Amino acid sequence: MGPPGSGKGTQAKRLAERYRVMHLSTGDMLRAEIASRHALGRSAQGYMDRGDLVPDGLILDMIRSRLQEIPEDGGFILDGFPRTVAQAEELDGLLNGLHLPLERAVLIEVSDAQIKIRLSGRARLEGRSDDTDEVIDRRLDVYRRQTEPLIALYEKRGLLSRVKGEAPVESVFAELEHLRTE
Ligand code: B4P
Repeated sequence: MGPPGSGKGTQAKRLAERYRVMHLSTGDMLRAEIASRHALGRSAQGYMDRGDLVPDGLILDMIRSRLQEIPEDGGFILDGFPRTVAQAEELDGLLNGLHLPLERAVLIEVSDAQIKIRLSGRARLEGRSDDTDEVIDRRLDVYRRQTEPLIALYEKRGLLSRVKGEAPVESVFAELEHLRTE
């Protein structure tokens, strides 16, 4: 978890390579659905362009089948999911059904000022339609209202770890690797 642009995708990709586990990013899945012009992508695009979360029903339809692909003895990293309390509740049910435990929830902490600098940089590099100034403000607001409640939820379960996301990519990765051995 973490605000938009906190480095969830950047770090999840590296962790998945390092530990050879499945990387399941709902943001990447949505962008692939949009690129291939599938119905789900067409429904999701407007929400993403405005900086809103894609409705829970669409996200859950998409992730349900992907979770089934996790090998029985394999690990997995969820990136950008769950983002709402409803998604977290559904995830619990899905993982219980698959006998897969959730070992840890990681929160990558980054200030709003740093987020704005990073996302305008990404807009220049990748041309993502959801990285304009106005949409970034909306995404931060949506994060506060809809995703931040998950922090308390995972903290209460004793699963939450926090990492300082403003350090260079390598240092954040080192901190995450250190969590593995704790
Ligand atoms: P995501 O694709 O999840 O993307 P994100 O939150 O914007 O970024 P992330 O945190 O992964 O940042 P990144 O590593 O790229 O979501 C996009 C949209 O999809 C959402 O707004 C929503 O509409 C929809 N969506 C996705 N999942 C959903 C769900 N479960 N429910 C509903 N809707 C959903 O890093 C950002 C930039 O910072 C990069 O340019 C990177 O190079 C740089 N960077 C990263 N770490 C850095 C560091 N340590 N130092 C300096 N720069 C760094």
